[in-house]
Amino acid sequence: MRAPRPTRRSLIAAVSLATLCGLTACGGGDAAGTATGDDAISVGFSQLGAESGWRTANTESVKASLTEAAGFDLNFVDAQQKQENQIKALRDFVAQDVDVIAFSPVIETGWDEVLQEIKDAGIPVVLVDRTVDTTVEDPYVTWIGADFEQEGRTAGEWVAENAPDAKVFELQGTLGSGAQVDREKGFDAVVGDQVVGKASGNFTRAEGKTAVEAALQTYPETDLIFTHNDDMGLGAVEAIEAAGKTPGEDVRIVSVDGVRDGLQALVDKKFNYVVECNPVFGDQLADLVKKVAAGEDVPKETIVEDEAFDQTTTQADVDARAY
Ligand code: GYE
Repeated sequence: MRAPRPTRRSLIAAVSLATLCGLTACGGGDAAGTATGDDAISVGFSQLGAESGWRTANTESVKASLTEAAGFDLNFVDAQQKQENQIKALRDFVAQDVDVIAFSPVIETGWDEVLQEIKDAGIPVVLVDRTVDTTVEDPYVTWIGADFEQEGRTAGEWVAENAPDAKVFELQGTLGSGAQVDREKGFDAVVGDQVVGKASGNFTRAEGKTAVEAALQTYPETDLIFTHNDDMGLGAVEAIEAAGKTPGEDVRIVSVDGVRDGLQALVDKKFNYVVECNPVFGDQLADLVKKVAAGEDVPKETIVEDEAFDQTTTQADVDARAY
């Protein structure tokens, strides 16, 4: 664990400022005390993409909490759902010798080499949202995210209770991502025998729509869709309506996330049940990053609390939703 220290990077910043002031004879302002000041914590954050409403809300929350005013020097990079972009960003953070690296891995595997490089550089990792599957020992200091398996189980329990005879098509998230693997595990553990078919919609609305168009042909008996996120569920609504059926009735929809558009679909009776996955944990993340940078003890995992919503959700609930 690294001790708190003026980073090499901030020292360089201070030196260049001094050089600049020498050249331009600037007055003794407070420039050195702001963003790249001696005590700012430099954080490289590799976000996996901007594929969903959840992700947009999560990005906003992270940026709103890891601010200059709160003592951070944040380098935020969006990987556009490509692992190679994330690996490049992580290597850049190592080259920049940031104090802490935070990242949300698009899939679970394929990180061994870069995680080893980060470890060799002595930079602590805070894992955000999704999980990794790696041979590197102690690859991260702490992880913050939701209990995806429990989310899948909660969705499965609703189906077991409210639609025990339904023929379920499972609309999977990005294959190999922690969110897909664990939601599927939890759901299938409860009602796996009701699942007639599965395909991935990569967590996006457009791909969700395409996957459901195909599913309605391949598995015409489908009368319930379990979608791993709201965006794909909204794509499913479009596909079901285009096929002349009524979402929420002919084909019921059980979803995960609970972004405003998802809850609106509940109010409009197009979704039947939504398990929440709360993306607004920027403040908790900021707190963890501070402690990690200071070498303080942190819990190995922080589980973000979720609830669930059914069709009793009101328009007022939707309007009050922050994301
Ligand atoms: O459910 C989905 C997003 O990893 C929890 O990723 C996240 C998931 C979220 O694309 O909307």
